[in-house]
Amino acid sequence: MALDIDGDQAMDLLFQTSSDGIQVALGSRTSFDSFAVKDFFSNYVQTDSQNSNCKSPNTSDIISIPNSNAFVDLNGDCLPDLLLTRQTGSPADLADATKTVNTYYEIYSQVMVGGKSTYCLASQDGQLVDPAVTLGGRAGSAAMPIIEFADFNRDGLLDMAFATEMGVLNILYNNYSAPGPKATNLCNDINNTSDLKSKPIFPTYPFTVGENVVQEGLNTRSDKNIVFNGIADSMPRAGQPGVPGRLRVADIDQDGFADLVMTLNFKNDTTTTPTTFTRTVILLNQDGGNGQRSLAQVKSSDEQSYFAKIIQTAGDSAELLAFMDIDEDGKVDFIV
Ligand SMILES: [Ca+2]
Ligand SMILES: [Ca+2]
Ligand SMILES: [Ca+2]
Ligand SMILES: [Ca+2]
Repeated sequence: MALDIDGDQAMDLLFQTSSDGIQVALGSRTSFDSFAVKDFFSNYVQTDSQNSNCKSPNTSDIISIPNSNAFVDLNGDCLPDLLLTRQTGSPADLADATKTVNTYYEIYSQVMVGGKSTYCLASQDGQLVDPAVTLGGRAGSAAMPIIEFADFNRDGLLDMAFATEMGVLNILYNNYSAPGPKATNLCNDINNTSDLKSKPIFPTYPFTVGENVVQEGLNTRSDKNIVFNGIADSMPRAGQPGVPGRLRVADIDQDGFADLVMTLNFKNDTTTTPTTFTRTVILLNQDGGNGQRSLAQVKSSDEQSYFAKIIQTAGDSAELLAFMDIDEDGKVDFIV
């Protein structure tokens, strides 16, 4: 992933090697082709003996495939933090389908120490799904969902959204509250790590709906012969898997609240040779009363609606639905 890990305004790369674990390649502000490679954990991550508020990282697990990552501020101190998804096991374990592979997310909160960017492991072994519940693949090793971030409840802190393999959309609201600016500093709580150990940034698994968790089932079909078959891969080709499907976030109705779109796979089991088709789902982020937000799924039967027309256009063979303001009029457009 690309990020400025040391805060010198030159982009750096964080990557996994087969022999040396997670490394960073530091970019230079004066040269485009020279990178200094350093070990991520020993150079940038505080140990719990250096700062007792930080958890001790597992340095041997690898970055997960598929992978989610983000370099965004998750605890409201204005410094971007690092989210990585990782998985247990050596490359040999991964090649052995009888081995269990566990995936998890981690959040490394950026902390300035003596003017240097360091990272304090705040969330460790973060689970998002039951590892035993998988649609396919190896038993007991559910894949880590692709994670997206947006401030869905507009309280100033980024929230996490993901859809499970089984077709449940989840939004986890950030448990922190924005500290707000001081008279002398827009970033109030910089360098404070005291909350990191005791207060999880996001709700912890198993999730309880209502406790900063919103869930929406996407997998239900009235026809019992139609079975949900996961989030559709993007751009698959004959004999080749596509890019893992992901949900997409944009404020498509321009009310200031982030909305969600994704494309799902279904299988029709009524014939001897089951056929697959896709359905595109649009979820509008709406007022749920009592200060809560709720998600309203656009119905394709609502012929008057612009969004219903998008769903009708996507039909049953869409591979990908994405956004872009293609005519630059300030309104988000859809690409199917
Ligand atoms: Ca840098
Ligand atoms: Ca931060
Ligand atoms: Ca929020
Ligand atoms: Ca919206």
